Amino acid sequence: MCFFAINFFKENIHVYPPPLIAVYEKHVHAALFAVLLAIAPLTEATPVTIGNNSFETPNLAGRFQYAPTFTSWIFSPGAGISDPPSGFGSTAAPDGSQYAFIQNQHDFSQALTFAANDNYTLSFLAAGRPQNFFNVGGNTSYQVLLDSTIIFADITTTGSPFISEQSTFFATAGVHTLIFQGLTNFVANGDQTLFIDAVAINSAVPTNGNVPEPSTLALLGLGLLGAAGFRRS
Ligand SMILES: [Ca+2]
Repeated sequence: MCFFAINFFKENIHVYPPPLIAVYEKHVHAALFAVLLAIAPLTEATPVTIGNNSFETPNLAGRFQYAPTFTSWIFSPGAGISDPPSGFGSTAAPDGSQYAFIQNQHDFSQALTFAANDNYTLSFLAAGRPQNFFNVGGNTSYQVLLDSTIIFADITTTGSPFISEQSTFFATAGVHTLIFQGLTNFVANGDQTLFIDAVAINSAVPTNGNVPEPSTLALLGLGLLGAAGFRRS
C-alpha cells in the first residue's frame, strides 16, 4: 500500500512547476519514510526467555516425577513432569515428549525477566488428565498469575485433549514470577489433574524504542492525503 502511495504521489506531482515539485516530493517521501519506520518495528515480537518451557528436562523415560529438581521451574509437592505413557496416563505430549502436571491446588512457577514496560502475550497448551486407576476423573480449575495478578483462568475437563490457550497482559520491566496454579480441592478417589506444555511469552517491543499511537499514524496519513489533495486542486 505504501509503495502504491509513493507511486501515486510521484505520478501526480510531476504536473506541477519544477521548483515546487522538488520541495513537495522531498517532504512527502520524508513523511512516508517516517511512517514506514514507525510501523515496521510493531511486527517484531520479542520472546521472554523461559527455561525448560516444554518440560523436557529431566528426561523421565516413560515415568513421572513429583517436584523434579534441576529444572528452571519450582514445583510444589503435588506438581511435576510426566513422560507418557506413565502413571498419569498415555495422553501424548503435543510438544516434545513430556509435559507438566498439576494436581489439586498445587503449582509450579519460574522467575522471568521482562525487558520493558509493555503488553505481552502468554501462550501454552493445556489438557485434562484421563480417568485414573479407579476409573474416576475430575475437572480442574486453574489460573495463571504474574506475581499476585491473575492473567488467565480456565477449567480442564477429564480427558480433554491439549488445546491452545492465550492471554495478553501488561508487565513492567524487571523480574516477575509466572505461576501455574491448580484451584480444585482433592476429591476421594477422584483425580483433579491438568497437563501443561509449551509455555511461551512474547512482546511487541519495537527495536527503536518508539511505539506510535494509532491515532498519530492516522493523523499523519490524513495529513499526507490532505497535502496531496491541496496540491491537486
Ligand atoms: Ca513438552
